[in-house]
Amino acid sequence: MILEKVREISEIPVYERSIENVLSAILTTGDFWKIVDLSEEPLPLVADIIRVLEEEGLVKITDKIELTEKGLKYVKNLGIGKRELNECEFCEGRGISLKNYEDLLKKFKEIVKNRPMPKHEYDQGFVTPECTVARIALMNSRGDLFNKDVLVLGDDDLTSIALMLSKLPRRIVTVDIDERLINFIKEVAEEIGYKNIEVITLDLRKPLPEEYKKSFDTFITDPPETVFAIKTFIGRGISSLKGERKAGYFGITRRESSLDKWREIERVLINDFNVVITDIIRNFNHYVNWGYEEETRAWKLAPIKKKPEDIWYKSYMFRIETLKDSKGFDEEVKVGDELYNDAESSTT
Ligand code: N4P
Repeated sequence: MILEKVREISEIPVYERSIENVLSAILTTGDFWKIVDLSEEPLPLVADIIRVLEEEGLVKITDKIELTEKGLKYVKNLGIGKRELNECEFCEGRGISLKNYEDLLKKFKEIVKNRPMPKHEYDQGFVTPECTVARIALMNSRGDLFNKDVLVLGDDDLTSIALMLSKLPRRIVTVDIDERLINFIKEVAEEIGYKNIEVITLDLRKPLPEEYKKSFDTFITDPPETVFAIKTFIGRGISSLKGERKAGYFGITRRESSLDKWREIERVLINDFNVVITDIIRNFNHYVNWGYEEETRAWKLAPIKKKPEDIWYKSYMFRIETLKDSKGFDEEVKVGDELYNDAESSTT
């Protein structure tokens, strides 16, 4: 009955499991952002489910979200229990040690102190310095950095700065739409005397310049979370790789994607691009709250208008490898807002 009601009001595929996930998260925390984090259902769906649960008298919304007497009975009957994140205390669940990267992390933190702040227009939101450096550790552990040519497609995380500091790649090329980031990265390169980097201002709706196709060993990107943007960013990345057995890295989240959308994303990777997924690391990327929360769709949908106190937006790190017959995407895409927004997205 709950399921049918949610189905009526939501644009997002919903299953018994989605409701179970949200109820279980509510047993653990009363904070909306934490419920989204724990339940791993897309934010707009979590909001819809909570609304129906409230209408049915199972949930009470005050300054927090909690189960009523009736709600507690309901979860007991269904046999739903609490849920914990239980991530490793040493690596924050990434499974990657930063022990050999402590010096790099220190330098990186110092340099990014006056980084450009996230711009709403481009759905920017950067990850913690620990995540950025863990990306270097991860890529290096897979043999994708040392003496390699690396392309960074969109870089509000300033991964290219961590790459420069690591001195691992042979060559770095960074592409971004945002002049502020391009200038910042250029300035840092000059300051530290790093020569093997090129930075280019480009809207990735347009293909990469011809000279960058088939030129790299590794790419990394963190696209806006629409299938459209994912196809475009990752497709450009794959086109930039020299050929077979080259690697690509990108973040995909549950906060703005249902598992139905995930399957479509994985289908694009496997069927359209003919690449293989070698790694998916849960909650590898942790995004620092971006500051413009109150202007976002997520805020409008939130049942309680309270800014998140902790990190709640996380993404899984994907690694893909090209094989024989892998192919990318080179067309220009003529879209506006749809690059950033679909029914499941909410952070713009
Ligand atoms: C979204 C961040 N609106 C939060 C801010 N997304 C892109 C940020 C690039 N660092 C994450 C998308 C995950 N694919």
